[in-house]
Amino acid sequence: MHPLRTLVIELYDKQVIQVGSFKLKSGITSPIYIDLRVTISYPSLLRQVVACLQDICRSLSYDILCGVPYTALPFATLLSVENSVPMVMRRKEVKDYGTKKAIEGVFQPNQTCLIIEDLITSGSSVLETLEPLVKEGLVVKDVVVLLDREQGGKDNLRKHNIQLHSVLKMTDILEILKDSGRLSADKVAELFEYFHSTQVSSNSSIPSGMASHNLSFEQRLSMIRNKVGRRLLEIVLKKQSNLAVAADVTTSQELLSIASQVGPHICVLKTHVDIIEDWNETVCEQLVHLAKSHQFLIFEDRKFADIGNTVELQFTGGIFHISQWADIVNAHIIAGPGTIQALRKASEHCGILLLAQMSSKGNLAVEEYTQKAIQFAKQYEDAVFGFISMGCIGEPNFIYFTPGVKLEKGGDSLGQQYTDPKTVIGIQKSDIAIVGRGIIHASDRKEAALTYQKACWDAYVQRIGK
Ligand code: 5BU
Repeated sequence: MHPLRTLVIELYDKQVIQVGSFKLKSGITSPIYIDLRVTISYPSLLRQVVACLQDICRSLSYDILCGVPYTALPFATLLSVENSVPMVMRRKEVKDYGTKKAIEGVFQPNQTCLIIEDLITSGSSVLETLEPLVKEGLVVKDVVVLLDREQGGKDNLRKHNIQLHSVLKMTDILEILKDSGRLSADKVAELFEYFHSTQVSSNSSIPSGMASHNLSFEQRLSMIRNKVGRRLLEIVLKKQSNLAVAADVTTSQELLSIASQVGPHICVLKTHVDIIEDWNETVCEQLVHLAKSHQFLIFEDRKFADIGNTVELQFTGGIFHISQWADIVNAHIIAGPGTIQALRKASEHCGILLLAQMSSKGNLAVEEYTQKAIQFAKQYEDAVFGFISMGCIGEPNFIYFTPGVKLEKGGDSLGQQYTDPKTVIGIQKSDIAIVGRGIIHASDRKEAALTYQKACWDAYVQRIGK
């Protein structure tokens, strides 16, 4: 029998691969569960795994090996011994300790390091290992993985100029399990459908430059340069809420009523002031008063996009005088840094978010654009404290806001695409979930806000492993 076929059947028979209904760490339910940690309990199985990895490693050139902790560590160790190639280890702990190194072992800058991983989904664990290796001056070109779930990992690594080599792909496994009679054709068709529908799309996948941090809001507080950003994190921590509500209603009465209903459960109220038909100064004062008493920030989703001079006028003047009451505004980067400079010049009390990605179908904020937004944010870090993005796309000193969040996935008829809170906060590692119609259209908005507050906070707590 072909060695890969033997391997898959053995992985299934030893219950490394299980089919059923499993709640993953991320909170998502999956019909298949793969726990490669089990392989260390079966030396002959472990030997087969390593032999298959070895077949790929043979064709690559490298000076040093590094396994992604923890499951791939024994694989890397055995490969290291087998090939007499030295190994290094990445520490998994967050780097808040004094002198301890991020990478253990002896190595020289510019040596080529081959990463070994057991299973890859989006590629985020590999990127977490990649970052400290690269920081230490090692060169990483290839990753060898036992199993590719084919859910975006290969593309994400390619964006970092890293090539993924896999022993097995999910499709191979399902075919082998079907052919060997372990799974019925119907079951395999159902699993194919699941993997097809849960593909990490290029929009919702974590783009290159994706952060590998897993820091808590407490740890990040002192890293945020802008004071509105810091104030936001203080509110988030105090209220245990990383929920922002998009109050997309057209009358001031409804806006104020939403603010008082959801106020206790949110960290941010997002407005589109230009859709309120009876906006006036008194409404503005009442809204600011509610924000103070319930402790939330007001985010005017104005999406400034013009040349600096016009933006300054739009921000400070007109009938809305946004700069006088908004704590947060956002801006497109299409017109260049002048937009940011104008906002920064006009108000030092207002923090800026840059649009790095959007939630709507077919939007043009793709990879290169996202990277430009990150570049601008770094340049104006005193004023820009975060992004509108589909997840974490950068470093922990920025805050990531994601719109298009709803407990029920799907979309609307005009291109909005929804992702659920667990995916947005837990998997895509965003910080603040923006929920509009999921709450605004609920029969009991207060109760809906509480439900979303809990869902978003639980996803955050799970993510940082508290
Ligand atoms: P919804 O009702 O949850 O679909 O409302 C989403 C809100 O977020 C709405 O106010 C939009 O204007 C806003 N939004 C968005 O949906 N997608 C984006 O990419 C950006 C803003 Br930027």
